[in-house]
Parts: sequence; structure tokens; C-alpha cells
Amino acid sequence: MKIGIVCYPTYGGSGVVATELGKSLAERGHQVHFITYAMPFRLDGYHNNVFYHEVEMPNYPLFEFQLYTLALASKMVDVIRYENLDILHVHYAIPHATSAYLAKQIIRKERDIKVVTTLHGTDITLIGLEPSFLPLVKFAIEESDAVTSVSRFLREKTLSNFNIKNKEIDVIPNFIDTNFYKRCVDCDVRKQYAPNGEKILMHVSNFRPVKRVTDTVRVLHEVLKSVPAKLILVGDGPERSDAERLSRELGIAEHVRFLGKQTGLPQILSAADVFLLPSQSESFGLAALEAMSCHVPVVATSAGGIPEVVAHGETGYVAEVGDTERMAKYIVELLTNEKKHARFANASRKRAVEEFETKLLLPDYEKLYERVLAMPRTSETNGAAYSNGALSYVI
Ligand code: GMT
Repeated sequence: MKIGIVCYPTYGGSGVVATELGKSLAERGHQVHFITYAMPFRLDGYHNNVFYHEVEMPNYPLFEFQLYTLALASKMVDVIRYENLDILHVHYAIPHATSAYLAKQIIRKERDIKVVTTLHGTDITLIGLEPSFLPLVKFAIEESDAVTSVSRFLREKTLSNFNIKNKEIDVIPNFIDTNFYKRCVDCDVRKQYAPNGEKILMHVSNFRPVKRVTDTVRVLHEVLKSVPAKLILVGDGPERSDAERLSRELGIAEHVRFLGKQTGLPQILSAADVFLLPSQSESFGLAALEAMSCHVPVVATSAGGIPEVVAHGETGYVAEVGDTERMAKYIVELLTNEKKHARFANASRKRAVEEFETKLLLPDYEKLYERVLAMPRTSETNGAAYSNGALSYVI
């Protein structure tokens, strides 16, 4: 198949999932065309069957605000037309699903491009609910040929938040290459940050308010009352300076290390004893899965789809949003009981391998693509109904 993939190229779960999906599809012989405004950060190196199309932004003084949605739609039309795409798979509804709808309409007389939209999280739970976006997101979802969500939680939220009645949403969870995300035994990251045998708590995110990064510092403050520990924070974003400030205010700055954005995650995660994810909202929690795959138990909130990933009492624990004391209690329990910790670490890895390995979930996307390609052409626009293939218009 020839598949166009549209995503955010920056750090963030939806871009990671889209890029890994594209690379894996290409390995299986599909031709994959990434369409975005910058090279996705996980698309490093050369990959057979992978092509990249950069969206050019017109620079005109009249346009006080950038017209990315339109520029993207135009680029989509180009790539669909000249690369003969079968499928356009857009990740994160805003604005990608709208651009895809536009492109589909623009090119409809030449070909019936099928649009698949994958919903990732705040496109549904936060920003998509803004009155200025809600009708647009609802429309784009309803007009997609197929829609997937990354958790059961997100599917339910989509149906209820947008009052969607006649649309199937397939749940295809986040996936991971467990061969890449595996515990690195000889890595010396631990020695560097915990030279005196301290335990290591770790958090990886884009430090947006929804991640409640300052809660990780509060949790460490509690944990330090019982266990010598260090907190390693990986990533960057708007909440970083608040977290830095709080660690100084609580007098624990020497126990907190901010590594900023990093790429060698398996190596870094392998140093952790517990992964901490205190999010306000999380449709899935890819970062938790990456940790689990490296044998790291996760202590998180019970927000959104997290309990679909973290099995409470088996691969980690979940607590109410903001309940830093309970999270600290769970962490101390794991850090002071070696046998339990080992059991949770092994169960985490097992769950990642048995439930979320790329090879298990990729066929779900392929089956979905086959299903939409077999769908008859049924678009109706301006009073015209088109029947698939024949390009004969019934007015
Ligand atoms: O919704 C977002 O915050 C954006 C998105 C991203 O690009 O980082 O993250 C979401 O998608 C990930 C991949 O599907 C999920 O693992 C994250 O849980 C989800 N983030 C939230 O729901 C906050």
C-alpha cells in the first residue's frame, strides 16, 4: 500500500507513535510518505520505502496568523496525486483531520483517497473541546473513513464529548519495539546519578501542565523521609522552571536532576527503580509503557487510559490525581521490598511484550487499511453522489 502519514514532528507521544508506525509499515514493504512541517524527530537515519514531504508555509504580510491547515491540505493533495497514495493516515485531530477532509474533497474527482484519523489525547480531552474547535473536530471525525483511538477510555470520551452516534471507533493501543526498549545491564547511568546506592525515581514527558511535573518533586520529598532517593527528570517544557523552583523551596534540589531532552531513552530508563507519571489526564501514557518495557514498575495516577496500561498491584500502582502522599507510599513499598519490586519489574516487561509489542499491533492497522480500501465510494457533496471507481456522477 501507499500510505501518507501526517503528524506533529516534535517531541510528543502522537508524533512518536505515527513515526514508529510509518517506519514499521515501511519495513513490511509498504511505501510510506510523511507529510509534515519538519522532519519527525524519530525519523533519523535512512529507511527503505520512507519518503518525507515538507509542508511549505507561504510568507505573506497579510497573513498575520500562519495558515498551516490550508498549506498542509495543499501538500496532501500534491502527495496524493503524484505519489498515488491509497490512504492518508492523520495523527492528532487538530488540524490534521480537517486538512485531510479538505484534501479529500479537492481531489475527489480524480481519486477516492481514504482518510484514517487516529485520536491521541488532548485533541479530544482538552483543546478539541474549546468552542472554537469542537464543531470542526466533530465534523472531521464523522467525515473520516475510519477513526482509531489509543485507548478504550479515549473512545468513550470521543463518543460522549462530541455526541458521535454513527461512527465506529477502533481502539488500537500505543505499541512499542520491546527489542529496542529493553533493560540495558551494562549502562552506567545509575552510577552517575546515584553514586551512593540511592534509589532512582524517573519521569519523562514534555513538561506540559497536564503532566503535573511538580507532583514528582512533591512525591520525592515524601519518599526521602523513608528511603535515600534521587529524582531524574527527562524532557523539557513549560513546567520545568516551576519544578526546579519547587525542588529548591523544599530543600531537595541536590536530589533532583533535570536532563532536558534526550534520545537514548532505554539506556536512561534502565537506571530507574520506579517510573512516575502523575498526569492530570492521559489517554494512554506511552512513556509508562516505555518504562515498563525496560523492567521499570510505574506509579501513576488513575487518569484516563493509564489503568489500561499500568495493572494496579501487578506492574505498578495508580492513585488519585494529586494524591502525592499515596504515590509516595506506593513507591516506598516497592523500594523497600526487593522481592515485590522484582516481581513488578518482571510483570511490567511481560505485559509490554505480550500486550503492546509492535509486531502484535501493526497488523491491526493493516487490517483497518484493507477494510477502508474495500469500502465503496459514498461521498456526497453539492448534491452529487459518486460511485466508486467508475467516476460516473449521479446528480
Ligand atoms: O494529547 C496530547 O497530549 C498529545 C499527544 C502527544 O503528541 O504527545 O499525547 C497523547 O498521545 C500519546 C500517544 O498516543 C499518548 O500516549 C498520551 O497519553 C497522550 N497524552 C495525553 O493524553 C495527555
